[in-house]
Parts: sequence; structure tokens; C-alpha cells
Amino acid sequence: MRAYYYDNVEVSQTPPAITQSTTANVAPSVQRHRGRAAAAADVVAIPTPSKATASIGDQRLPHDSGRDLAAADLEKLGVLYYRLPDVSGVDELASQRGYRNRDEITVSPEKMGAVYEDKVKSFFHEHLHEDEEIRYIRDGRGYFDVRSKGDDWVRIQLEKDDLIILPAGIYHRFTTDADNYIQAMRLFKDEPKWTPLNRAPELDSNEHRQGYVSQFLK
Ligand code: KMT
Ligand code: NI
Repeated sequence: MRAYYYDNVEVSQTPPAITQSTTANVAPSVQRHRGRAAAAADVVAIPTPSKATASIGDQRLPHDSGRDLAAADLEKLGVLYYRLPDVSGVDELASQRGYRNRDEITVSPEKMGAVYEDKVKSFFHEHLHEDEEIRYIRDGRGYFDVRSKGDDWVRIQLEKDDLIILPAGIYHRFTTDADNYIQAMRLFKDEPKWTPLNRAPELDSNEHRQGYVSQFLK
């Protein structure tokens, strides 16, 4: 696990100068399919000035501002992190919290086929849930982004044996990284309640959102 502020914070305040790059005029959808080898070059690729604040490169690139956060900082946001090299640790945590069910999801073009791109886009739409979201990474890598107290994005990079608990009511989003592959165990109590509620002013009055705000953002 590594947590850091997402680089859009600086970018949105000061639109960057256009950087010359071989990938500068290639659509993000094309860049994505180039995979990991092209990723480093794509970091500096900025399609057009007008799009500078909307989409600087691909969501699957690191977007690393270099400003790190510790696990203790995540805890202040209600986000709990565990490194569990053995699944027995997950069993223990699950029984402590009353999680009796689990399944596994693989997010990759091979596994999901034609819907992969749409799925990844929908995971990346900012949302909250009315229950905790617990994910235990079994293989591959991915990023969970959560909102800081100041409403900036904090990017949490997860890999095999990382387990994360996002509290009910926190605004977040998920994406695979440039390798386009992650396998994760999803823990749930009875019926999975993962309905994403997309960020909107109306959610300010949602009881689960209010519970989160009063416990962690005040
Ligand atoms: C979610 O809710 O965003 C997901 O389940 C994403 C895949 S699990 C790493
Ligand atoms: Ni979610």
C-alpha cells in the first residue's frame, strides 16, 4: 500500500504548459491500449490546453504528486488498511465485523470482455455507499481514490495481500492501473449492498453521508 495526494490538485490550480510528446495527440482510449510500456511517456502527454483540467492523461496512470500520506492519515478519514499475507487474517477480521459472505472479482479485459472499458469508467465515477466497502487484493494492482478533509483526492495504491475498508458515506472511486488487471475478494454481510450513489448535493442529507461527515470531517 502506498497513499499519496493525486496530482490533479496542483494541475487544476495551475494549468500546465503543453509538453511535447509522441503521445500528445493520441486519444486517451488509444493510449490505454498501449499498456505499461507506454505509461511513462503518457504521463507528460497533455492532449489539448482546453482539456487540461478535465482529463490529464489516463486515470490508470499513477498521478503521483509525491506528497505521501501514512496509514494513520487514512485512519483519520475512517479508511482502515491491513496487510494480510494469510487468508486466516481475513477470516478473523470478517468474523469480528460480522461479514459472513465473500466473492471474488477479476477486473481485466480478458475476464470482462467488451464491457471492461465501461466497467472501469463506472468504478471511477465518484460515489459513496451506505455500507462499508471491504476489498482484499489477491493479485494485480489498483487504485482507490478517497476524498481528503479538504476535498482533494488521496490515491491509495493496493497490491496482493492488501485489505482496505472504506467507511460508509465516504466519497471514493476505483481504477485499475496501466496493467489493466486486478483480482479482489469482496466481503459482504448478507446481500451485497454496493449500490453506488453518485456524488450530488442531494446526498448531503443522506443519513450515511451525514454520519460519515460528523464522525470524520468535522
Ligand atoms: C468497486 O466497488 O469499486 C470494486 O469492486 C472495484 C473492483 S475491486 C478492486
Ligand atoms: Ni465503491
